[in-house]
Amino acid sequence: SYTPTPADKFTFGLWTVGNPGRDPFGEPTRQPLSAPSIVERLAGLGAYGVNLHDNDLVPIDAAAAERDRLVREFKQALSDHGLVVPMATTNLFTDPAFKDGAFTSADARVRAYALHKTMLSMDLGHELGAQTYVFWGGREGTEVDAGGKLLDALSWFRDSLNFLAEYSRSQGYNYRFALEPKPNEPRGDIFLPTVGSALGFIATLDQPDLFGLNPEFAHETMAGLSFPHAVAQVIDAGKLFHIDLNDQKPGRFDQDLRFGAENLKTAFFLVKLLEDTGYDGPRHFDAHALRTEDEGGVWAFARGCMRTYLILREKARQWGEDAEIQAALAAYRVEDEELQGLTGKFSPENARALKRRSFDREMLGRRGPGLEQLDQLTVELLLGVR
Ligand code: GCO
Ligand code: MN
Ligand code: MN
Ligand code: MN
Repeated sequence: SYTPTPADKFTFGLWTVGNPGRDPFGEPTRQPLSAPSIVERLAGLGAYGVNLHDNDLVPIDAAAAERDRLVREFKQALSDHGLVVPMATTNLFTDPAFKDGAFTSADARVRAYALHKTMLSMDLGHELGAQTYVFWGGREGTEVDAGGKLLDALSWFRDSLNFLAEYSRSQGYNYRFALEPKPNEPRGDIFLPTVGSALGFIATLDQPDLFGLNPEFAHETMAGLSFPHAVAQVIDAGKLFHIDLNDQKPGRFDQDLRFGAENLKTAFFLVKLLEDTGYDGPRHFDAHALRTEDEGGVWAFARGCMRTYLILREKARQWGEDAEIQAALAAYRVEDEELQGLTGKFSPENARALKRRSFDREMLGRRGPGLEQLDQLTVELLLGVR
């Protein structure tokens, strides 16, 4: 049936289905949708939650009374339709004040304003029940490095994250923070461009346990990297706090395509990885309908993201139960108990025994592991002929 329910934990951002189709060359092609109407439609489609930037809900120049009204109406819609807000984040990229960075601006006044704005946005997120707070540093980067701030930027960024982690604790918010790396766009080069960079940076923070990753399919793909490989490393580090699902052609501008629209096989192995490892956080679709579409296309897009995920989840289950695939997999992975005993842990005896041992190097080089057949079986399963 592939009809989602809240138990599947699918989420969208107000900015995703609400995207009016503006691009650098053209005006919006769709009318804006109000936050309560988005909540109603998403709930009708079986989503679990909706995420937001502060300014997706409250305009940056809203007066206090207007803010309160917008928040009240949004909360009413959430409770009427049973949707939650698992994640919140700050818009630190649209306003011209952030044109040369927020936490990494060379202007101390901008850095302070970024902290001010983020604290207020964390207050809003907490009020809405969010438990994960995302940092996507879209403007944190450069086009030219003549400003000489590369090392300063990292320490400004670190100081800001440390400050905000303490703020969260002092307020009793107890957020988990998720860094979202992206290689470029809107900046020529964004700081902490990949999953690996963010993981390395987290280790330098005051409270590394509070920080994890929000990896995005399109972002690693833009960098020419494998998203499943990146996510595996995040899982291995115990840092998969959130995930942004979409699709992307490599070597292009940031496309935010519908999940599974482009790299179906990669999407399959990603879903399999998430399901096999028991990831139980939200599956967030950070994508939007094509600019060509009207509002009907927006809801077809949202339904499509969730359906494709569910279809791939079912395919992953079939893959795990397919006798021929499992036999090919077992043949691929050669185990040897005796060698495992020698190599699993260093001891002087193990080292000596390993050094004395002789290996049939030529046989090892001759062996074909059967990956062509295993991959073809996978393709045929995905194409629906198994
Ligand atoms: C992008 C990013 C953003 C962030 C969002 C939440 O490419 O524009 O993916 O959509 O995910 O700002 O932090
Ligand atoms: Mn993105
Ligand atoms: Mn994007
Ligand atoms: Mn994203």
